[in-house]
Amino acid sequence: MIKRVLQSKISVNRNLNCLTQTNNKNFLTSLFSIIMLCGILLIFSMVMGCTNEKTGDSDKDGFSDGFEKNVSHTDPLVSNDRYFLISYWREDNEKNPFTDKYLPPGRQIPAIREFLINKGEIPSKNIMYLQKPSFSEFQTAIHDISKKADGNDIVFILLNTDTYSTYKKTSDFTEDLISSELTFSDRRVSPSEIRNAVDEIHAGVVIISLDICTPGLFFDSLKGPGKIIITSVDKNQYTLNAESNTFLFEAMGNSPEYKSPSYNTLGKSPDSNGNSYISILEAFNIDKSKMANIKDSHNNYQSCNALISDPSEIAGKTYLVEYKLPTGYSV
Ligand SMILES: [Ca+2]
Ligand SMILES: [Ca+2]
Ligand SMILES: [Ca+2]
Repeated sequence: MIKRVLQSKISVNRNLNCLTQTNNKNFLTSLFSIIMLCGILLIFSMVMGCTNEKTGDSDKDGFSDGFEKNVSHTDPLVSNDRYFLISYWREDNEKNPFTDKYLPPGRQIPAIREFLINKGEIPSKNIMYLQKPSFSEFQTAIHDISKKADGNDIVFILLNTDTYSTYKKTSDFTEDLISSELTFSDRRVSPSEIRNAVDEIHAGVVIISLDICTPGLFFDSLKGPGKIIITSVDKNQYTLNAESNTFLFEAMGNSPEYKSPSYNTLGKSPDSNGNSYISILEAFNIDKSKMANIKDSHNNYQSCNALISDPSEIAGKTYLVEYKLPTGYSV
């Protein structure tokens, strides 16, 4: 009887052991499955994460997710579109009759557009391109941009044209600029008219690059919060050769096709913070250094003094293109 009880206990114990072993085996199998699943999920998320850092563009604005997170510090889930208005007053492919080389801006401004499309991957529909426009054509282009651009977007206006300025002589050596007008094909336009046109745009950042002579009155009229105004020369200086814009985009990675003798080489990288991408401020600093080696044709041939107005201090964190500079690139 005792033996039977013992046998029965042993049998129960064996059954219990068996159950325990079965439970352990099930537990281990489940644990193994969970670990495997976690591993697969981890590898999958790492691969997806890496892909997003390099090539993903969740909001389809042309800036990759990685660039938005690490460089421009914009929202990778909110579209930051870029719109360009390039308005200039020269013929394409204008050449110097003596050297048979392209004259700035005859070739340089078209080359800027090609850079934006080919290397900056800006959709061509976002680039308004006006050659010798009437003021109403200029206003229409501004109006088109204002309908599309919202507070997250960036607008860049390149304005290259002739200026009519009037001075009042204050002494034998000084004269004050009292009025300026810009040339359009139908008429001349005052600083306040340009200001009213541009004020229609309500983008997050509006950059206006004035490639005009004696930009002083336009510079003062246009500047304001959320705006970056760049001039190629000081307020009362003369130049009209698109050098300033050539230098800005050369800093961003667009090597000019033709360099006039005045196009000096600094032999330095434009990337002062070492992140391989060029902000508006970094581009302007190169522009300013290069313009300083060009002589103004007025005011006793002083060095050109490029100006920037950036009251909201946004130029250092504003990028027009996500174009990684080639290693060793210098200007
Ligand atoms: Ca994006
Ligand atoms: Ca974005
Ligand atoms: Ca940089």
